[in-house]
Amino acid sequence: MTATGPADLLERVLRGDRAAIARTITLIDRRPLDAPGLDAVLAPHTGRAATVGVTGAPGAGKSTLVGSMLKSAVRRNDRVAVLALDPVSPLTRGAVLGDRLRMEHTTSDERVFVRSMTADNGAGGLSLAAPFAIRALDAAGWPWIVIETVGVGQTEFDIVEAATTTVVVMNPGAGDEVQAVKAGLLEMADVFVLNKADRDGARTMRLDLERTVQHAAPGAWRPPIVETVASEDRGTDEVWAAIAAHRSWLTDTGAMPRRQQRLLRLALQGVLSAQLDARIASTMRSAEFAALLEDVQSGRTDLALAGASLLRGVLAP
Ligand SMILES: Nc1nc2c(ncn2[C@@H]2O[C@H](COP(=O)(O)OP(=O)(O)OP(=O)(O)O)[C@@H](O)[C@H]2O)c(=O)[nH]1
Ligand SMILES: [Mg+2]
Repeated sequence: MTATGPADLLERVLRGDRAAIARTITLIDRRPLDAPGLDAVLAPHTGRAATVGVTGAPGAGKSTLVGSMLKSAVRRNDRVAVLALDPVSPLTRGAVLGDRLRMEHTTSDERVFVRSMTADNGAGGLSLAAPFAIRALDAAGWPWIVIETVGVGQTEFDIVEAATTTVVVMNPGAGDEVQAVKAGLLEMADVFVLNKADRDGARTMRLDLERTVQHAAPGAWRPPIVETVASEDRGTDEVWAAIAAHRSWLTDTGAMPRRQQRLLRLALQGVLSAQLDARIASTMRSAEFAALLEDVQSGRTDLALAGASLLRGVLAP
């Protein structure tokens, strides 16, 4: 790494310099609290990218699908950035490494950019860091940003749901739909991918999904169902076509700005939480906090009263 200041670094990001983008995402990943500062420079250059969140049950074939989608995009000369969100659990760490290896054949291509993020540093974590990394990729001029999740955690859901298009990957199999309903996957889907369509039960599953999307309100987007065999690169061109159709629908109906706002909403919530966390941490070091702690212990006050009293200090300008 060369010794360059943030201003110079961000200048290079705006020119689309890959090393600078990678470095910026690393900074955001390690210190999400600094991300809003970087964002100040990048913000005027954001708002052009379409973001595609890919989610689904563990093992549904999300990584295989994204790898195949990269190949499909490269064939059409499209440029795609992938942000793989890796929750903290060391159990999933191996899967992410495997995913990286599987994608390796395309990662040396100039039209593709693949990064994973962990943000296991506590301060806001992924929910703060990921929206800013997406904005950095947007500012750097990536027209498509795919957000891939590992397993299913709430944070990952929030971010995938904040994408302009959310792709839900399902598989043939009886328990699947029930699982999806439980996880709230059906409501968030803009595109259904029925992956592992080479397996038994694909037809039944398709009929199940068709019944589900039939209930779309008039004038609302009806999620298309795309069958894929991602492991054989089958159906992935059609997945892109469905995503592009959804993007056009968002633009044509004027729904795009509201969609884009979902990511901003998450980012702003993250900034707010981080600020509040910092205030709470500093209040806990105050004399008032120590005094109230004594008062609670001796019974002069109770936790609710002490909390209310401290909150005034936390919120004071
Ligand atoms: N038969 C068949 N197997 C597939 C297909 N797509 C993926 N697989 C296999 O399914 C397994 C899981 O695929 P992954 O891509 O790792 O699934 P994932 O959803 O990323 O899994 P996690 O990241 O652990 O949640 C791998 O062994 C793949 O080779 C498919 O279309 N057909
Ligand atoms: Mg995976």
